[in-house]
Amino acid sequence: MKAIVRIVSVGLFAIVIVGCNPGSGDKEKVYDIKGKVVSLEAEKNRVRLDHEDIPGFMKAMEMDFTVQDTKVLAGLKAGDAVHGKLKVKDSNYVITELQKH
Ligand SMILES: [Cu+2]
Repeated sequence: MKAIVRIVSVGLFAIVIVGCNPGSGDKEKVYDIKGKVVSLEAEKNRVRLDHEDIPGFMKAMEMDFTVQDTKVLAGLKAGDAVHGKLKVKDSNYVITELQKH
């Protein structure tokens, strides 16, 4: 029984290490993003942007994004023209910065 507990806890430990290490075999990319806030849900860390072309990545469109934390949306409201950073890893898109301009 003790051995099983140990195996499980070592396994979890390994998962935590991999999950917290952005440097390991990542294909993470950061793009500049520009557009307009369509709507936002700060409590859910979500924002809908009408964004311009992101060269080499995505055409202009309206879409929902997750933001890294609530602070990213501080002081923003629907209709604001914004620019910021979009971090992409695999199919995970996260807005890490967003500012009015
Ligand atoms: Cu898009």
